Amino acid sequence: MLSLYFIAGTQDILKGTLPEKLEAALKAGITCFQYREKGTGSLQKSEEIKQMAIVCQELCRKYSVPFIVNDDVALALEIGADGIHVGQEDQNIVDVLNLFPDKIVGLSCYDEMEVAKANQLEGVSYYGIGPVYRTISKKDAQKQIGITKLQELVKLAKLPVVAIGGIDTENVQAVWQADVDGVSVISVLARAKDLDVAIEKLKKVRSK
Ligand code: TZP
Ligand code: MG
Repeated sequence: MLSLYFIAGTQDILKGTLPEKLEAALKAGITCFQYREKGTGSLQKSEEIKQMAIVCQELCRKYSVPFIVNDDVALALEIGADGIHVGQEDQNIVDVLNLFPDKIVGLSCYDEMEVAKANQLEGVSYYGIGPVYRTISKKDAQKQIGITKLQELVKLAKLPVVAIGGIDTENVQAVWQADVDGVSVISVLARAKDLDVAIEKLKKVRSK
């Protein structure tokens, strides 16, 4: 489920619409989608956000791909999303776990301390770790951690790890070699001309 994890909101789509991009990505083989409406160019009105979320949720359902909401606990509960992804500065993870007992719960972790702390929790589904490389998609992103640090954090993590941040078709195989369970991307798919080609390149190539 984590292997090709697409994240996007209205702000990430330069040509066409988010539902068009999402459906093309679903057809091309993404395995998970996170709706992340955030930052410059994002929808601001809660009713518009909800309508967009529902359209994306229905598309994900049509292709049997999990639909996860970033941060917005109220929205995720209201529309019955398959899961929620929160960062360390978002709503407290213990509260989130209580609100989503049977759902997918993803938690962002940046360093050893955050992974070790997260390892104590019960009910988290996976960790999002990064930014691995420099990203253009998150204004307040922390400094990139690089592959060696990613590898160390994967070893420490007791849960599946999806890597994030600046992952593209060129560097993705190095990320896979860090033994992650998945790669999550915004811009490389949001801006791809040919989603089939991009997805094919993002897939893990088995080393001989
Ligand atoms: N969290 C850490 S980096 C990032 C988020 C949401 C953005 C990833 O986007 P991109 O375009 O794949 O670097
Ligand atoms: Mg967040």
